[in-house]
Amino acid sequence: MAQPGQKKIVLTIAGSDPTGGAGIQSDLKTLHALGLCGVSAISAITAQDSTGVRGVFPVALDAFSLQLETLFSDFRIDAVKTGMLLTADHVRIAAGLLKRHTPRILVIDPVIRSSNGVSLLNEEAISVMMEELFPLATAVTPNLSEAGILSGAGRFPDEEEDPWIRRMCKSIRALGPAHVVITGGHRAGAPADLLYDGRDFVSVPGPRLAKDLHGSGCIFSSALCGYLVLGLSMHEAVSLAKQYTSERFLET
Ligand code: PXL
Repeated sequence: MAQPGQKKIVLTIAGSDPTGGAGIQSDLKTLHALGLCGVSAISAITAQDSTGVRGVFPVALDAFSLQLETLFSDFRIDAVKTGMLLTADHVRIAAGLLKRHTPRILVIDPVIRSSNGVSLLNEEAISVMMEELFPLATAVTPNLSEAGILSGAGRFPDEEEDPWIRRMCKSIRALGPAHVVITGGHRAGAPADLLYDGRDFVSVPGPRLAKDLHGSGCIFSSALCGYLVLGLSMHEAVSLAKQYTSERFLET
């Protein structure tokens, strides 16, 4: 068993981004900044630079599975965050391990595409993620385009943005997660995040940043997971994670 440390341990299951802007590398930076111990299991390797993703390579299934088994058998994992999972088999392996080890907190960032349009989760994997992972989640954190895909909620002609986003929250929550947070960075109106717990909607305001900030979803979901494991309420954790994400971009 790993030595009993003071820090809570958060596992990120995601893809590698060599630029450090998104994926595993960025998740570990965020968790470290919050005073947490981040550990990681890599599902896929990307090749990318500041202009976008050039290639995506799945990690062999036995290698992926052994990373998870090994970490779970040695560390007391307090929370888990998932990001890019790429294939249905990777999703199934992650779901299998999470069903066995039942972390108290599970934040799912349903990463589907990179900012330059490269697929980071294939078609079959999207349905497997919805069926197998969403029911286990404390929170699912799609952006607006991911929410559109996951909810299948097309926008009615002339429908205002707010009712449409609320409808998407409801459809996604019906898949099983305790909370849904649709992040607001892609909204036409004020870029508020919308949090839904099955009863109430809470709008979480924040500053307007550039539209497609590479890695913002990874930073937000890791920070959310981190703040939850530090004991904050879901509303406080969403507010602080949004603030942390904005600060990371305002400082660079
Ligand atoms: O931001 C989505 C994302 C997540 N994970 C990895 C990525 C990207 C976007 O490029 O490369 C590894």
